[in-house]
Amino acid sequence: MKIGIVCYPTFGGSGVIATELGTSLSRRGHEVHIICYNQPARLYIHDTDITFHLVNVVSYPLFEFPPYTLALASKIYEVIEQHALDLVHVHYAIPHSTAAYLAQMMASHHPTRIITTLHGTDIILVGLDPSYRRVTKFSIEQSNGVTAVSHYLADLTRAEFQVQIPIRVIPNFVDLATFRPQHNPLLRAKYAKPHERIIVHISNFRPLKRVPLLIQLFARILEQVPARLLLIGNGPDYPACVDLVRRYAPHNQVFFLDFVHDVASILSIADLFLFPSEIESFGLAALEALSCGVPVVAFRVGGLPEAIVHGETGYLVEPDDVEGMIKAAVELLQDADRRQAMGERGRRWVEEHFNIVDVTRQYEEFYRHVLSQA
Ligand code: GMT
Repeated sequence: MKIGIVCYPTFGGSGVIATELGTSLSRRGHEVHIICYNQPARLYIHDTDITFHLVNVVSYPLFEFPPYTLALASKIYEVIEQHALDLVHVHYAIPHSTAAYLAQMMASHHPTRIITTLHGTDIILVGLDPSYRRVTKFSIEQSNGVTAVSHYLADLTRAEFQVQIPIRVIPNFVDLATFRPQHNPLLRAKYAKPHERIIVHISNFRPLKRVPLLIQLFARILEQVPARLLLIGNGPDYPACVDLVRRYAPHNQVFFLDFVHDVASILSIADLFLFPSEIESFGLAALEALSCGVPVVAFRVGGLPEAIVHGETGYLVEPDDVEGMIKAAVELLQDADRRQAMGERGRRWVEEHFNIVDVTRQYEEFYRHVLSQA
């Protein structure tokens, strides 16, 4: 198939899933075109046959806000025209499905189909805002096929938008060869002494990730277990977090690693992945940790129960039960056998349900289904 993929280029989950799906589809012989305003963080262009198309957003003094949706629609149209795409798969509804719909209308002499994958904040936060609600519902319904990354997100979209189009659930996935348990004593020694446990967290430091709360949790955990905290990512709450570390935790116990390319190596030296998000449609970062054999402690919110099996691959604590989260983390950090057993079960769980090859096949099957409806 000739497939266009539209996504955000950042380290965020939707961009990661879109890029890795594109890479996997390309390796399986499909012609893949990625359309984006920057080269996606996880796109290693020289390792694949993927063609990357840059969206050039032209500004003009009159525009307080450059019209990105129009530039994207023009680029999608251009790629459809030049490469006769069978389908355009957009990741994240806003504004990608609207731009794709426009491009499809402009290229109406081509039978190109549009598929939208809903990732989370495009529905939970942004899409439900009155400023975007109607256009989001409209654009989702104009797509020829819609998928969501969890049952939670599919149900929420049906309930909140009353969309008429069926929504297929295709979960997030992990490349098992990259995200795998590794023995890396040198790297471990760089961050912690032998008697200290390592807690890792990865996020974009947006308020819903609750990284400031995480730092306060860590300070409490430190009262019971010698530990270090490794924070990967950056974002709006970053300065507040630096300040909190200064106030609550000995600064040499917390490492801000910012943007790390080799996330899997850091995950593989972790004893625990701590994920106190207020909401997650799925929680790709947690899945990557499980794939590396690291148990996860999170709140029981959104789609996280679809990624983490409570008591088996980690612990799901009732929302806002801060004391419960500290207790679960401390128990795990103090019990090496339990950590090991949970880590092994987590890896098996990912192998069985979320491996990239199986999930790519689910997308291929869905593409064929949508194309057959044309
Ligand atoms: O979590 C974010 O803020 C980033 C966001 C994105 O669109 O990149 O992540 C969303 O999509 C991921 C991939 O499907 C999911 O694993 C995340 O759970 C989801 N984030 C939220 O729902 C908050």
